[in-house]
Amino acid sequence: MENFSEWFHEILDKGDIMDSRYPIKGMNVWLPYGFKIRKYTLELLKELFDRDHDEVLFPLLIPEEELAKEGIHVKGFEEEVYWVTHGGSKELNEKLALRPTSETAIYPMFALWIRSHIDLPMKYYQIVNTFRYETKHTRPLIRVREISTFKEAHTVHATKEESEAQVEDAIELYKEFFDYLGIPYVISKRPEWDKFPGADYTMAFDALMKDGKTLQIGTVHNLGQTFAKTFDITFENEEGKHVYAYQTCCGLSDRIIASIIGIHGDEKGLILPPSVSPNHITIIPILFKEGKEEVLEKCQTLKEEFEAEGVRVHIDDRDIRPGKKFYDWEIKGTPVKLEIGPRDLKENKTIITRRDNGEKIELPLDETVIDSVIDIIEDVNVSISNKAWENHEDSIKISEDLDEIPKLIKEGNIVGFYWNGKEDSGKAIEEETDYDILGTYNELDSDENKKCIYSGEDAKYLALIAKTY
Ligand code: PR8
Repeated sequence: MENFSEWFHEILDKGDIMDSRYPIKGMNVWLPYGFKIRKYTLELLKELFDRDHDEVLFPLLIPEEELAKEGIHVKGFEEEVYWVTHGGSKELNEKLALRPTSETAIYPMFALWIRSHIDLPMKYYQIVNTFRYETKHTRPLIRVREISTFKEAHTVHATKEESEAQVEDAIELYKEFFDYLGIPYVISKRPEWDKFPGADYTMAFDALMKDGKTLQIGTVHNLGQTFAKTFDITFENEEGKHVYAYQTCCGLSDRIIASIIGIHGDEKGLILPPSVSPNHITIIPILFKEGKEEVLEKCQTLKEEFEAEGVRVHIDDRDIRPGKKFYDWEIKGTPVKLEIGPRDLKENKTIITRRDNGEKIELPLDETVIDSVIDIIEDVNVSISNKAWENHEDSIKISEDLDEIPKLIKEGNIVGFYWNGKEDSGKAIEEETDYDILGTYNELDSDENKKCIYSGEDAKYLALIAKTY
C-alpha cells in the first residue's frame, strides 16, 4: 500500500469510524458506525470471557500511594501517568492517578477479598478507558493517550502451575477471538527488556499491518508473586498455612479495530469481517418514480426475513444516486450488498455484490434467497480470514544472515532468526539491524544444532524481529 498512514486516516474519516480532530492529542471521538463495530467486537470478546471470568468495574482514579507501591511497575509507567492534583481550586492531600492500567487499583481489593484457597482461582475482567501519556507519535486506535476500550483480565491462583495454565488459557481465548475476526498473528515471548513492568514473563500477539509494520494487539502476563507480595495477597492453603498467591493479567485495546482495518482493508476502503460488521447486508433499492412502493416494500419484507435468521440488515433508502450508495458501502466495508429495482422485481431476481472479492452474483428472488445469502456471508468470513492468513504466512521469512534481515523487513516481512537468548547479543542484533526483536517464538531442541545469528554460539531459540509500531 502506497501511503498506509494516509489511507488509514481516510478510512477512519470516510468510514464514519473516528474523528481525530478532538482538541487533545491522542484522544479521539468514536463515530456511530465505528462505535457499532466496537460494540460487536466487544460482544464477541465478552462472550469468551464470560465463560469463566466475572465482569467488574473499578474506579478510574488510583491513589498515589497504591500506584507507587510496586517499584518496578511504577517505574515502567512513571513518565506516562496523568495526575489529578486539584478538586476545584483546592489542592488534594494526595495526588490521584488516572489509571494507566489497573493492577494497583484492583490488587489492594484482592488483598481484602481473598482469604482461603476456596476463594481461588479468582478471575475478573473489566472494560474501561485507561490513560497513558505516550511520548511516541500518537495515531488513532494504534497509539492513543486515552485507550477508550481497554479490556483487562486479572486472575489469582493458588499455585504457580495454575497461573502458568491460565496464561495458556488466555492465549487460547485470544486465538479464538482473533480467529472470529480473521486476524492473523504471531505469538512470542517478549525479551526480558520488553516485558510488562512487574511481570515474570510476557506473551504477546503481533499482527502484520499492510505497511509491513507489526502491531502488538494483545498481551498475556504471568505476574508470579511480585504483586501478591507488594499488596499482601495471601490465602490460607489446605494445610492451614498463609501463603502468597500467584497472578496473571492480560489486555487488549482499541488496536483490535486498527488491525481489522489495517489487515482486511483495500484501496477502496474497509472490508469488514461479517462477525463484527454493523450490517451483514446493505440493501440498496434502485428507485424510480414508478414501482417505488413495491420495491421498498420488498426490501422491508426481505429485511424482516433476514433478521429472523439473525442477520443484520440495513436498507439504504437515502434519496441519492444508487452509485453513491455503492461507493459509500464499499468504503464502509459492508460484506454483502443486495440491490433490487423495479425490473428485478418483475424478473424475480436480485444482484448480490461481495465486498471482499467484488464478485456479483445473480440470485432468484424466491424462498431460497435467504439461505443463499447467508451461505455467501459465511463464505465471506472464511475467505477474508484465509486470505489474511495466506498473506501473513507468506510474510514470515527465516534468515541465517544478519545482513539480510533489514532487506527482508523492508520488503514487509517478519523475520525469524536463531538466537542464544542472551541480552547482549539480542541488543546488538537490534542495534545492527535497527529493528525490534518481538520475542522468542519457540525453544530449540539441542539436536537442531542451530547457531546464534550474532554470536555464533549454540542457539536456544527461534526468535522474531520486525519493524514495529
Ligand atoms: C497491561 N495490565 O497493561 P499492556 N494505545 C493503544 N493500545 C495500547 C496502548 C496505547 N497507547 N498501550 C498499550 N496498548 C496489562 C494487561 C492489564 C492488562 C495495547 O498490558 O501494557 C497493546 O496492544 O501490554 C497492549 O498489548 C495492550 O494494550 C495491553 O497493555
